[in-house]
Amino acid sequence: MLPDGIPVKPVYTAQDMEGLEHVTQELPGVYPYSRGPYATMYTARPWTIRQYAGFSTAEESNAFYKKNLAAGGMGLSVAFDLPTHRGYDSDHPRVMGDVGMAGVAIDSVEDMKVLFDGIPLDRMSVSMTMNGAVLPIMAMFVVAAQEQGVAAEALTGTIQNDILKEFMVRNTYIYPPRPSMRAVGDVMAYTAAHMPKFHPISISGYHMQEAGATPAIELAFTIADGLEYIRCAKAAGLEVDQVAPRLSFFFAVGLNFYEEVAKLRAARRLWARMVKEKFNPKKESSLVLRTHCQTSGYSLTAQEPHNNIIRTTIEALAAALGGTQSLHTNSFDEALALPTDFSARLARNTQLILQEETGITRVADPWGGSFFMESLTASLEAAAESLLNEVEGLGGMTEALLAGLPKRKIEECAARQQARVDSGAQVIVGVNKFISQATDAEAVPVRQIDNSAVLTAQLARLAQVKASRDGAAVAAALQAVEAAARSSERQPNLMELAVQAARVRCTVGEISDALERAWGRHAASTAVAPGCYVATRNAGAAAAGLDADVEVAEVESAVARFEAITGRRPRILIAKMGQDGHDRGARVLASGLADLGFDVDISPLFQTPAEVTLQAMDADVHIVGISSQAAGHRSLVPALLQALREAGMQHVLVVVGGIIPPQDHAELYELGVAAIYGPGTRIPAAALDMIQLLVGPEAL
Ligand code: DCA
Repeated sequence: MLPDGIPVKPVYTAQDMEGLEHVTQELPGVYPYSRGPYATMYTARPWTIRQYAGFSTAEESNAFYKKNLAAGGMGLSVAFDLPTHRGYDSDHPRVMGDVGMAGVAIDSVEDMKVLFDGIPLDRMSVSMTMNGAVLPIMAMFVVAAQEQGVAAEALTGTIQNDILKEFMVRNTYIYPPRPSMRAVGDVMAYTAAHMPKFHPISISGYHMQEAGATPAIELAFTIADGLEYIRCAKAAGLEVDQVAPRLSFFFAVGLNFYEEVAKLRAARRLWARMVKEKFNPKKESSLVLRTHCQTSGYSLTAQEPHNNIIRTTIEALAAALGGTQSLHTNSFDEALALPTDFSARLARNTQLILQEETGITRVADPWGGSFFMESLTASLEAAAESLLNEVEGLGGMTEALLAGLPKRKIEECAARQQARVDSGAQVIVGVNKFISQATDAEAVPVRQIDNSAVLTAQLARLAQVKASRDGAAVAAALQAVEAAARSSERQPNLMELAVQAARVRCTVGEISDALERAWGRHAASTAVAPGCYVATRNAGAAAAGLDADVEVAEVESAVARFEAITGRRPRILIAKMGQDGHDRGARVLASGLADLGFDVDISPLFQTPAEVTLQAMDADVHIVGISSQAAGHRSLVPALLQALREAGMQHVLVVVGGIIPPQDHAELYELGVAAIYGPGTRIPAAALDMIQLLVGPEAL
């Protein structure tokens, strides 16, 4: 049985093709495109090797791109740092720990010009992962290109611009959903008018799967998002045929090999059918789903990290056999830290070897007509369509989001999956089975970023830009952006105004602030999905003929003992600091611990150490658990320990989880961190450990 509830039989025969006879007649490049968007597929042109990367400063990233292109990369894919995503300049007091940590810091056109220096933007397709601050970043890209002598019309590439999934899972939104959709629509209208070769959106299921969604849920919500974006484009004044041919998609490819291949086949079919039914376009190209894929970050383990090379290779093969147009392969050390040059090279070479040495590019859709694959494709399509109809029934994805449906479904899946991994029902080699005593992880050299040097460089360039620009022109441009954002007429187009603002050297932060004055900043709900973790554990135990899960019972009795000793249950504040919005770990831990009997508070995202300290005081917690995935721990955890001490809260146990390179552990322990729970930590084990740290092992 697949996690989506689709049964898998030991053998498939012609009987499994009943009702599917028509698919045996299908050709690649022909409606409904199950077999691929192009007739010749990789026989004419292999998928694009597009490695997502961005490092600290624009100079460093530029050097990396040039090296990567010289070594076989075929397109650029820019990762921005978290402050840029959230619309803050590098000098904003909330973001000091995040500048240049998980991508490149961009404050103005000057940074953008350095980023693409010497890269021919009229010939090189550029993908930019940007959602929240899409208006200033797209505008700066356009202006930087123009100032290099390349007109907007000549630009090729993709901007992610998929805000809906940010509200579900990834959390790099800035404004509330409805005005955010207006920004999406204005970008689409701008590119339709001025950048015909550019993809104005990359409709992304990737982050849904990373946050816990099964392939069918990822598929359903991604297609639902796509339909919503066509409606959004229509609201911005476009016809379906002006926008649909340039929509692009982005899926995760995990280790569930057959299901991932089937997902890409089903995605193309479902999309083609839905767009035809709902919008009746005239152009055939409006029906074709073209996609980028990325191997799964979630599937990478910190234990025995070299195993990740094997995992990534298998996932990359599934993406290729599913017919992706473009692919990023993750580096093996990403469960430990941001990738090094060495691990990034291996990741890229994985794709080169698949393309050049294996012969898999010689045949379009080798799965066509397979009893099993065709039946699985149809089952997945049906499962996804039924959930898609649920979303459409609520009035489309924006309304479904406001009703909390997608976030809830994904979080429930994540809690169930954690329970399966913790109980061993889902095997992860080296983590919950075949555990090795080898210390490979400690021997892997990881990338360390000196955030202070990046920050100094960014602040200097920002000050220089601000000192040399025309203040009146800046004020007028920002005023125009704010006024247009406030107007209900949707005129003028916000991208047009953002381009004017970028040209006179308004910064990312200033343009974002102008929009925020009109639209406000979005704050997400902190509620978590209750009940799924323990229910899944107990269901697993029942299937094995046991009354209850032994480990769960052990933690519940430790919690009861703790309560008998201290008068209340262990209380933990699980907090996210800085601009890191990756909250799967935090939210799964919160729902697991709550199920096990802890009192759990969860902080809003994007907190400062002082804000976490205040919330810890208010809730009078025993433990503060910090979840960090984007390298901010090096500055933010010491600042939190200091703030807690200053508030007289040094008795509070501070534990840290997420991606913490082994090299940083000793320093964190020395500073006073009580425990570090890396990827692969089982929730009951962490729960028992924390209780023991609070009352001593002898008390239990
Ligand atoms: N037969 C005929 N034409 C082909 C074939 C073929 N077998 N294969 C590719 N082509 C053409 C395409 O039609 C396209 O031409 P066009 O731009 O004039 O339409 C060109 O070759 C490039 O191929 P394509 O499949 O569009 O691949 P990419 O340029 O790499 O675009 C896409 C892939 C998913 C559409 C894009 O949005 C993308 O690159 N996304 C990446 C997003 C990203 O990096 N995200 C990071 C998280």
